[in-house]
Amino acid sequence: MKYPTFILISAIAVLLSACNSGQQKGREVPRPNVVIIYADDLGYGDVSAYGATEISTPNIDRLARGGIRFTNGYSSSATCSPSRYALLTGSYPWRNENAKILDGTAPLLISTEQMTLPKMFKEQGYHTGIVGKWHLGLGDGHVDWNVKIAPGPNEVGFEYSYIMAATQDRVPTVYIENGLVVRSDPGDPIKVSYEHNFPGEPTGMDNPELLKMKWHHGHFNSVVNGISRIGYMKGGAEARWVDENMADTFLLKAQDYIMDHKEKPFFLYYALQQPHVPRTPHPRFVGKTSMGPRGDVIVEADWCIGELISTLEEAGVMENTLIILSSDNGPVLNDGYYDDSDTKVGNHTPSGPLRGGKYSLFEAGTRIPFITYWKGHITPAVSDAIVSQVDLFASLASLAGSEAKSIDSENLLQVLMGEEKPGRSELILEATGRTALRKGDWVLIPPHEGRALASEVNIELGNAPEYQLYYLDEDLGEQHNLASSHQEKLEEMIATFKVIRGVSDEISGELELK
Ligand code: NG6
Ligand code: CA
Repeated sequence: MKYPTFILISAIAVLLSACNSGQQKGREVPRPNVVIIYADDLGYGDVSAYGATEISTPNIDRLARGGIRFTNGYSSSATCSPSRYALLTGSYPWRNENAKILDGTAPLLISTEQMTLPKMFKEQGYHTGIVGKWHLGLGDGHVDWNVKIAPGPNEVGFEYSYIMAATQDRVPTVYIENGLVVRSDPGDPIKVSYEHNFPGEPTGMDNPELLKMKWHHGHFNSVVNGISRIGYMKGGAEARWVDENMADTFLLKAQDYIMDHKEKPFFLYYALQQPHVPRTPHPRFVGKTSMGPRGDVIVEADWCIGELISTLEEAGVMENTLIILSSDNGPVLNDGYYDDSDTKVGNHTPSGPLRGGKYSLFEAGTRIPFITYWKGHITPAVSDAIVSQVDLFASLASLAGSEAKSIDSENLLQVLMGEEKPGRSELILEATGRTALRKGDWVLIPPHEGRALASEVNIELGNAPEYQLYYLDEDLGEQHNLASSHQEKLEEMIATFKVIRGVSDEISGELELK
């Protein structure tokens, strides 16, 4: 071979291998940015792309129309912290007994030794960022909010973080950027407790005159911005958030993140706070629906998503960005404040055709909107493959060219890309510590102690003293328990459940409502 030809072939080989680095073996796709857009308590039926007629979500619909809209997409739990734990670790939440709804002072739920989704991306040369709701605990459980708070998101793989610690209804009501409370003031130190109030501080219980939104159940501790919260807080007057500005605050940080990192692959976890309580739309969105604040904040969230998409376009990375949109758990109307969510719901059905909602083992607890979108790379389709957020770890590892694995996470990359049909064959569903099995078109809910209906939130929890067996293909609304008429199927389901879950029956799971 002549010398110049050899150089040319070597150069091509080097170029090809450079192009291939980070790809899944055998796949001819470039390595895209990944943006996970994660709503809080957004139900299967809350989005017009999923059949809502009383509310319009054009920006989510645009992703759904241009990508894969999964009709059997699941969060890993019917509540927040456990779902987020599974999303970031690829491990079922029931494997970790601490993976339940966390207070704002809870210690970090993820071990800093553990492999995580952002760590995996970081190892593959991505820049990694989180903007929005964290709710996975911080520090060791004895956090001083006036100095650097660690470990937290930055210690489990995120190189940039701008978060709220827990939920919008829990103290501390401050933003935390890379471990530091934003606008903190040493002269007005922040103290937080979930056990006792601080002398002289008003509460929702004792000072109803200070409230612009009244609490219905729980939510009667410290008052911030005219809204009483779960937990007590003192100090940090300048640092306290204004709920009505939260959507804009997180959006701007997410947009800045994209603009700052558009030159190299990035992973952005954009965790919106809507439509979780307290529902506080910016005045621009008040009255956009006839449903009161809950409807209005869904429209607000949809607008945020549209703005984020525009930023990706402006950054010139739209064709090189995989967007995954989902929700951490199913919907709830009255979740503790008088905000008209139940009185003004009208014909809107947040759970769509599904039974239950947030906190429930019935389908609407965990079956949520789940959309993948990648302009020019994903051919639009509707998929009925079973996919779970716990699978994003292995699937995205495969996309990024990583060998990282996690115990419960299946590599469903080709399903998420719309290239293959069958998704998972089975999946464990979880709600407030209780578990159930989805296998094919069947659902098994083992006997659970505890009340059938959470009257505070008016949601059926899925508890019954006997086995429940539903055939979703003919009974999507889980109305007909086939356990006694389909003995063989029941036995098969129980056997599968035992193998994966390691137990036959359950542990009662009392709902963690305060
Ligand atoms: C419950 C809260 C509820 C909500 C939930 C967590 C009461 C009565 N209820 O304990 O309002 O904050 O926790 O929601 O306090 S989640 O989506 O973050 O899991
Ligand atoms: Ca939630």
